[in-house]
Amino acid sequence: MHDYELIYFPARGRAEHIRILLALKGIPYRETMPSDWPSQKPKTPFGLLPILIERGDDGEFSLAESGAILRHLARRFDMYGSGARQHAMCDSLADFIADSRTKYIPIAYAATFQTSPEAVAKYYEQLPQTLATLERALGRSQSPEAGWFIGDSVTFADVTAFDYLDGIEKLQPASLSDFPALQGFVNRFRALPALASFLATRQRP
Ligand SMILES: N[C@@H](CCC(=O)N[C@@H](CS)C(=O)NCC(=O)O)C(=O)O
Repeated sequence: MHDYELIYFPARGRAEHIRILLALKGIPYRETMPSDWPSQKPKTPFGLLPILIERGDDGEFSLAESGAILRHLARRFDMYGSGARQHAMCDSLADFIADSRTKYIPIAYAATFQTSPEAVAKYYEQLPQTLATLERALGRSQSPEAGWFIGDSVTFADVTAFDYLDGIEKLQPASLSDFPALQGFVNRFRALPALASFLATRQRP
């Protein structure tokens, strides 16, 4: 058994998929925010957050990069699919979502990033293409009847895809209306009993 601490800013940002995975598996963790980021930044592995600290009988381990954190927890808590090919499919989807999230972050936090209205407009123009790609990806699931992207159970790739799509819907509530499979996926994910309290109480922007 390990204790977990997640260090991030007071936003969903690049930490929310980690929070969702932990909530889904019922893993308790402590959330901390940097008290003086400029002085803490140079002491972190890559000068960026989130960071996950894992403590246990095997010592303390500090891990940066949200994708690596998600994968580490997926290995720990059996959310990487089954067999080498499903592991690879999880990685493939998660990498696509990571690229999509990199485009989404400056739009979701436009004031912080001082994103131009032109860049915002261009993002929304291209968004349906990304959503259509994801709709097709969901159609390639090895267990379509289950309704998850990879196989018959929820993987970390579903977690990161849900977080991304949930964020898109928060920005533009009707964005999934032309994508029934994605809408079904998001609704199914939101209805997971293990997530009820997390989703009902979160307040971060
Ligand atoms: N690829 C990294 C990117 C991390 C990242 O860009 N973190 C931002 C917040 S979302 C950060 O730490 N910004 C503070 C800074 O640049 O000083 C990840 O996914 O963890």
